[in-house]
Amino acid sequence: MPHPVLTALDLTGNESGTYLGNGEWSNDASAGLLEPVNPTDGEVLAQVRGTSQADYETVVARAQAAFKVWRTTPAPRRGEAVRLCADALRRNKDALGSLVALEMGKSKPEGDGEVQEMIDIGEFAVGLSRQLYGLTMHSERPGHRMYEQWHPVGVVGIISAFNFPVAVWAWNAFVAAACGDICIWKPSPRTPLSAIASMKICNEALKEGGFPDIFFLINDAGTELAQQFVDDRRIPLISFTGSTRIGRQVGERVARRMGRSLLELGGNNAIIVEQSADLALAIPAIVFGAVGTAGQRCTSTRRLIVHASIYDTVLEKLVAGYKQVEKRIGDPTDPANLMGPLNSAEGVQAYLAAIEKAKAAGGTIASGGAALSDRKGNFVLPTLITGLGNDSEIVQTETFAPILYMMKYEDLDEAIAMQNAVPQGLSSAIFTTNLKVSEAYLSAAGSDCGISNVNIGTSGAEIGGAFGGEKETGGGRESGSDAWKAYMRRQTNTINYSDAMPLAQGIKFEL
Ligand code: UN1
Repeated sequence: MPHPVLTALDLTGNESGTYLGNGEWSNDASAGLLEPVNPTDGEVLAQVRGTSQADYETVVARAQAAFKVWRTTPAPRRGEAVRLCADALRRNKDALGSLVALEMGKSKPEGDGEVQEMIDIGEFAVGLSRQLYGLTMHSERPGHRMYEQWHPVGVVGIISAFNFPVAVWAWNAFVAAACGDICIWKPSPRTPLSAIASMKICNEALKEGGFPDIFFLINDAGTELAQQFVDDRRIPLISFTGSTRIGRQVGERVARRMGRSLLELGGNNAIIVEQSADLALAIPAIVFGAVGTAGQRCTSTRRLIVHASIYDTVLEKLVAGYKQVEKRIGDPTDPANLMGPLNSAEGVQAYLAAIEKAKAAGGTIASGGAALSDRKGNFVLPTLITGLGNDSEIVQTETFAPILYMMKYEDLDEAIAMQNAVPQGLSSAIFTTNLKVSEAYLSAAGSDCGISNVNIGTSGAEIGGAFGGEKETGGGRESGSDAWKAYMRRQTNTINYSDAMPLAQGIKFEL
């Protein structure tokens, strides 16, 4: 019997991982199976057929053909297609939010919140479809006009991670669809069900609205299809979300074929708590940032840099907060729980190994520090570690688990330097009520991250802003602001409406 959360979305537990277009899901079972595991009890949730070579070719060929039609469909009409998807997701928010919670292991409110991000970016993309603006320029030549316009780039490959199994696709796909692109999605092998359900919801809405296929799905059951996808010259843009280790390979491979990549990789996000901070704001933000999603967001708070004068107070309050969370660790589909399991058994191993390293380096466990062996599944305690320097190897490493390293500082420049002294540059935050401190932190000499906040934590970015980071985070920007430009190609046009043929830069070339 499939889990009731699956049946609520018409999933049977025996799924095709390939949407071929034309309403067809492949039956080809030759490319192996993915077996997503319920992180709460270790049971296999379903069997998903991977994408075969033949099916991959069909998907790419159909996506290319679809692009020929979609690229000349008026952008506001494309926006209408995305609007229907967002509406359908709104109707299915509860069911899809539960599936995300079940398969990924994040809490039910966070699962629902992830679906809300899909709806939000969908609505953003509807407005965007009337705002794909280019600039006009004044030509140096008389009787000439110059402007730029943005055209869709083609078939976009989206490779998403297990931690945001549906929202990351939507940030890319809904914006790309409004821009006139066709998307092929390869989700994480750990969360194929959330992807299949999202595709079914959106494709059904598109079909009802009389729209053609714009979203395709493939799954790699260990056949190296993902590598082939990354190397495929027919796919001009690969948007990859995941680890820095794999992202570096993706970036290099795509660059080798002169394609474009949009990389959203690791973070090692810090919060600075300055001496004027309002701790009533800071403590809940820190606890959510470090413990929310069991520390498996790329924006999770991993380092805490606290002014020496308030260090002991902050530590005491945090330990009290962690004890509260400990009482509410459990089945993520139960909305009463604040923290679910880690997504995988490997995640638990990485968590335990990091704690051992931290101890060996001289760290002290102020709270947590162990897996929960009294139950099935990948449950661990949220962990707070003190006594390590920022340059300690484990502090420099992104461990995708609820581990927070707490450090002390004396002056602001030192705190900012510590915050920035990691290879990653995704998200950052300061808690302060001092205007000068806040502005210094946000200045060119302040935080070096793609996201920098004052009096809110490092995670939970809204879709309206561009999302992404610097250095080993990969430099990509997705979601709001003008991130849409990544999904389009810019064309500069000069038009001569005079009777003369003047050359630019005053060059004379008389025949
Ligand atoms: C991620 O972890 O891959 O800012 C993305 C946040 C979310 C996105 C996280 N909106 O925490």
